[in-house]
Amino acid sequence: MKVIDLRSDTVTLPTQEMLRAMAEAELGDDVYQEDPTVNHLELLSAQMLGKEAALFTASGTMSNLIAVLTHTARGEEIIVGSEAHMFWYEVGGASALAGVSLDTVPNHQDGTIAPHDLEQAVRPDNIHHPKTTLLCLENTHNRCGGAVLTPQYMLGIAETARRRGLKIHLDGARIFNASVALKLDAKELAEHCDSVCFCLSKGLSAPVGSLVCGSREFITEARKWRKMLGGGMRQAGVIAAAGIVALETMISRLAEDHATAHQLAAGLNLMADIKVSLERVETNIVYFELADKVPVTEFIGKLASNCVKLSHFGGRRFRAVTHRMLTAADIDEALTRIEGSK
Ligand code: TLP
Repeated sequence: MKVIDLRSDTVTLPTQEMLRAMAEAELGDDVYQEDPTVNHLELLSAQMLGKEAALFTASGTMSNLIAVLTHTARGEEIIVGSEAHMFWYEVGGASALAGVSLDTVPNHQDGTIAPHDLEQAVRPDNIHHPKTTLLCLENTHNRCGGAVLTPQYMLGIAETARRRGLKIHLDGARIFNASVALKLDAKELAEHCDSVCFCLSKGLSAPVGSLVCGSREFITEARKWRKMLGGGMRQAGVIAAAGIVALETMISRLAEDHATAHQLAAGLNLMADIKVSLERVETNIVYFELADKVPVTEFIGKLASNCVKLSHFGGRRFRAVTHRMLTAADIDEALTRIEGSK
């Protein structure tokens, strides 16, 4: 039986074209900034995100951490959404390694935070307070069901942040899903941010890597932090080559993942004992909840024997992420198997 893996779009394998590019990549020592393939990927990324420069890192987690290290000083405070990946799933790295405290403001279901809540969270100047210096946003928003933040929202929240003297970092791990859903350029979503990172190894299907983009000055400093974290990767062109193919060939096809996510959500919506908010499915992420009468542990066990992999997000909440390795027929098959696992 074919395993249908809906845990994440991170499970996507590189395409043949990526593997060929990796084998043929022109290489050098990237710590000396002499790897032409990495240099090309960084330039391309900066251009696509509308920033002066970019830095290739090992992962989205590393990019976010480097952004915090570069924008802040120890003892400062940063503001993140209550559902932010940086708060939930990055091992507390911003606190442990950058030495900042995190203040969470409520994320609405659509991934936004309210300008009013942001205002409230910024610390007034007072001897007892840490200084608030950075706002971190997320687009698409993972725990908010792949929700998309629009350029209008970004402009408004950026105005509030600027007025209060904050820098802005955007965790754009899936920013191209947002740009495809909104049918606009990713740079329009990053315009009001000082830095933005995105991942190559999610829906774009490259095996490894993330880019953090910003001003030339920011990236020069970020490069030093990356070295300190042990992220100076020498002949990294081997993996950067796949990233170039990802950016050149894999963005527009993300629309297919959005279509299969809708297909999945529509199918789940027809099932008894499963609750899914169809209208909340904007990109490739689908969350659903199991009714009280279905025992969660049994459901998980049956899914495993039916060869369907989902992420369990605690309680009765599950996440399914669609991606390049799953066709519309696979989604139909997944729906049959999920129905049979209740
Ligand atoms: N998210 C992973 C898991 O960590 C949950 C996933 O499967 O979705 N920002 C956002 C918004 C992310 O969703 C992720 C990965 C990251 C950052 C971190 O990227 P990596 O895994 O490359 O460190």
